[in-house]
Amino acid sequence: LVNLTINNKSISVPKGTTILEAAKGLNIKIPTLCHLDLHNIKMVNQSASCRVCVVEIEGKKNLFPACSTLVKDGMIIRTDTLRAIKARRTVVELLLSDHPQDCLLCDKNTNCELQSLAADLGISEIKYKGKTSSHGIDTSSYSIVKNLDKCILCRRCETMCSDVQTVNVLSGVDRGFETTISPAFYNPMHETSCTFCGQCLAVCPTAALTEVNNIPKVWNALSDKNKTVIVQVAPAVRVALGEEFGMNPGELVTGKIVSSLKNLGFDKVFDTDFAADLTIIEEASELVHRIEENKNLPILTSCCPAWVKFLEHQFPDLLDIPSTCKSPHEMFGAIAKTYLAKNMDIDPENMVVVSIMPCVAKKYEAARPELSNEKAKDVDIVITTREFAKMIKEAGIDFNSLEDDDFDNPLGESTGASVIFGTTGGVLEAALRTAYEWITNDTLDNVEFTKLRGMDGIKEASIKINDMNINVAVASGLGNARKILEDIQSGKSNYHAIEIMACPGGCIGGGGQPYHHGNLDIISERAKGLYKEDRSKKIRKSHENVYVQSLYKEFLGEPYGEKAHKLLHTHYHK
Ligand code: HC1
Ligand code: SF4
Repeated sequence: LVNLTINNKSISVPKGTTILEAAKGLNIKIPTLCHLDLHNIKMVNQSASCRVCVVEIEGKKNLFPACSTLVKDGMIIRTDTLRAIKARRTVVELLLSDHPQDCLLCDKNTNCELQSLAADLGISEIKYKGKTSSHGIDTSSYSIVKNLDKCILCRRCETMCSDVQTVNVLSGVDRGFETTISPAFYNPMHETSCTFCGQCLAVCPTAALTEVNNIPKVWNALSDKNKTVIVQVAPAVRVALGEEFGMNPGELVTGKIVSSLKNLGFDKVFDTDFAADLTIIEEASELVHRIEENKNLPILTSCCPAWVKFLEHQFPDLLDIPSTCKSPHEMFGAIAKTYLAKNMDIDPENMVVVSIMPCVAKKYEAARPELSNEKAKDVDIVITTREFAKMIKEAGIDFNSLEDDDFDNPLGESTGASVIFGTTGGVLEAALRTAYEWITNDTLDNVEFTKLRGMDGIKEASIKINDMNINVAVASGLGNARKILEDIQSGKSNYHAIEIMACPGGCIGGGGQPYHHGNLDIISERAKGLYKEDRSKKIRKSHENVYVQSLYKEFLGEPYGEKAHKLLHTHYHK
């Protein structure tokens, strides 16, 4: 152990600890900006480029960055001297000297780490005026807006994109005043192999990377008297939205979500969970079918559009193994524009389907041409959990005091299996609950496949079904997905089914969720919320959803049959 004092308090820490970590142990807060410690996935952005965390070490002339300086025995450190504070203020003043001053109009207003830091340091004027850099705005994609005039070169996005996701789209280019973060050759995002996972914008401290704002489109649809506006809410939204209104991560606000959507004026409020149950019927059928035929194994889940895009770009030789199922929210759209439109006696062209998703890739997914019929797209508009919170605030709804309400039917009923789709391992667990009963004709009493739970990036299990051992794996985060896929390519893999989600932790850690500022414990809390909702449901297996059963009886016919294929399945491109 190494013994040291920080601000006159003594502490002993293991060798290799940074001053920043040691200070945390004493509850001493040292401000940071470029630093990002994603301890759950063992990834640190430690470029030490911003120098906001400088501290004084007794006996040393210079100030030292706390995030990258390791402790030494006998060190006497002060984090709160006037010299350190002044240095931090100068650093932030210099960053502000090359930053647009449109905070009031900025997408990150009140959510910007640079803004908070400037406020904490009492900065009240732009001290250094002069030339500012200009890089232009990239609005080429359906998902992400890149405004590098707001970039402070912290490199957090690069760590996410290259080290965690292994996509390598964003990296530092050029030098000096021209330095910026960009795809190769300054290509627009839409033309790169970006998966639109949104993990870069989830960690961006400013508004250099944000989601495409679809809020105006939703308001326009709601105010158009000729349109019937239908909304669906993804599983992961219900355990995170509350954070935007001061609640704890993981707090379930399902009932309040329904009330707020009815207040906002949606004609019908439905649940993506219904479609997740429907997905399980199709995907478990496909799994059983492939196991029986012993071909195209392992089957890979296909509900995460960022992961699908990753596969299309990086592993084009494996395109015949993902499930052909559309993702639940796309299945929902396809059913809404056919079955529901007919039930409601409206022209599908006058129906607008809005999805509220934890994800920015869903915006891109909804625009994929194969996810539409001749007349209309399956899903018209996607907004994120954050955009939904903004709409509630814009409308002046007092979210915290809303009474709970229930989803409409027939597309609002769901089982516990569908709720856990929102967390890593949940889709596979839901599929196994159904596949097990279908293969064995027995009742599965303990529905919880605990080996598939938790925040580990890769999880494996072997499940005995009749006399077969079904080997399954779960990966979240594209870097982990890459490892699994490389094993398949090299013939090392012996899995039957694999679930992959692009974001660490699954959809609950999606790029459209309330900002977690690098604190991945928040994601674990959201997972607990989903498992709680699963436990609270009377029905916890997708094939027991009576509304899904009647959808097949009245409209779709056989699971995995012809009509189901036409409406609920898709294909992939190189
Ligand atoms: Fe997801 Fe899914 S779980 S992809 O993560 O399969 O976004 O929440 O809605 O479609 O159900 C996201 C979440 C979501 C779909 C479902
Ligand atoms: Fe990289 Fe994902 Fe950001 Fe695209 S969205 S640049 S893949 S981190």
